[in-house]
Amino acid sequence: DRWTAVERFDFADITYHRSTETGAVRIAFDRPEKRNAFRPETVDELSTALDHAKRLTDVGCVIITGNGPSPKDGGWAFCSGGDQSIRGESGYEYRADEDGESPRDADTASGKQSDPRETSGGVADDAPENVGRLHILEVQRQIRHIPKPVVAVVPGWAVGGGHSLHVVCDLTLASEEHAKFLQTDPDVGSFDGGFGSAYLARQVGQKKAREVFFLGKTYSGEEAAEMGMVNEVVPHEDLEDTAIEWAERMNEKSPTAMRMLKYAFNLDSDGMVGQQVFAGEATRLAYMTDEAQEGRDAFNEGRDPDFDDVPWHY
Ligand code: 2NE
Repeated sequence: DRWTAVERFDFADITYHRSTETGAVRIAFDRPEKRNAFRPETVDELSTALDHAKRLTDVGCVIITGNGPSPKDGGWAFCSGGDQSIRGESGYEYRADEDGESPRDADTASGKQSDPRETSGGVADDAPENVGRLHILEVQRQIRHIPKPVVAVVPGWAVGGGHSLHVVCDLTLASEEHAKFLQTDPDVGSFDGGFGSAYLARQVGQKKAREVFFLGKTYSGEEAAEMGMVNEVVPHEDLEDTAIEWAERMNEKSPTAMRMLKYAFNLDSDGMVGQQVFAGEATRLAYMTDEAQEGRDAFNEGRDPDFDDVPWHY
């Protein structure tokens, strides 16, 4: 029907689909019984899917969402942040929670490698230590730098690190009935001092952003839209139709213009890294000119470059 599974991956904590209607992919947290909390394995899978989506040159939109409802109680979630049951002393650890096995166990049995610390037969001497991870922050940077719009489709709770993830996405679409936005970071002794708070403040203003973290209130989709951190609220049953409509609209536009715009929007909050990313795209555009190709050809042919016919544009 609307989505086809991307079969090359055997993910346990997320699902990953391509749209059959337009150039879009759907990456969904798939731990609904835990309100889609992420563990390191989830983050690894998310990162792999995003990297794959980045390379799909016929895909102009990435949708990140949460599967549901929970088989336990019918609750919906986008993502409830880091899984507190596997939080160790310095971060989130690769280990089974009390309810089940880690995807690593199944991977080891099948010989597949999803844990970068493992080689077949166990953890190699030179494998990285199983220290606590906070690499959801690396995924935030992937979302920020992927050269196409990322849409957070929020069907339920967006909490803690899950709240920060929707903040970092380019657009947010929320369920009228079920979306709820909440920051619990300081309740569990955590704090996203990067995009989750500082970039949120650019979206909703300093007072509101401080309220989100300091008072820890729960906001509906409508309230979040009024604040400026949600673009649109639609009936729950219309979420995917609307997300696909948005993807179709964006796919009709010039890929180069969309990429440059995303990086231009990022620039003033990304500092020198923002400049570097934007400049990289400027370099790509320059490479496509006769002028740059003359420079390349002259070097390869062992002659001086001839730029005589190139105007000094003004
Ligand atoms: C999400 C929320 C508000 C939902 O409340 P409710 O009442 O709708 O559901 P309930 O019963 O709390 O949760 C349902 C099941 O999901 C588990 C719960 O333990 C419960 O399990 P059972 O009792 O059915 O076995 N669950 C929910 N969220 C979980 C989580 N994050 N980790 C592990 N299990 C979770 C409510 O559940 C809630 O407040 N959750 C905690 C939100 C939270 O504090 N997240 C971490 C913030 S820190 C962070 O994400 C972070 C960061 O800030 C920086 C870097 C990396 C991570």
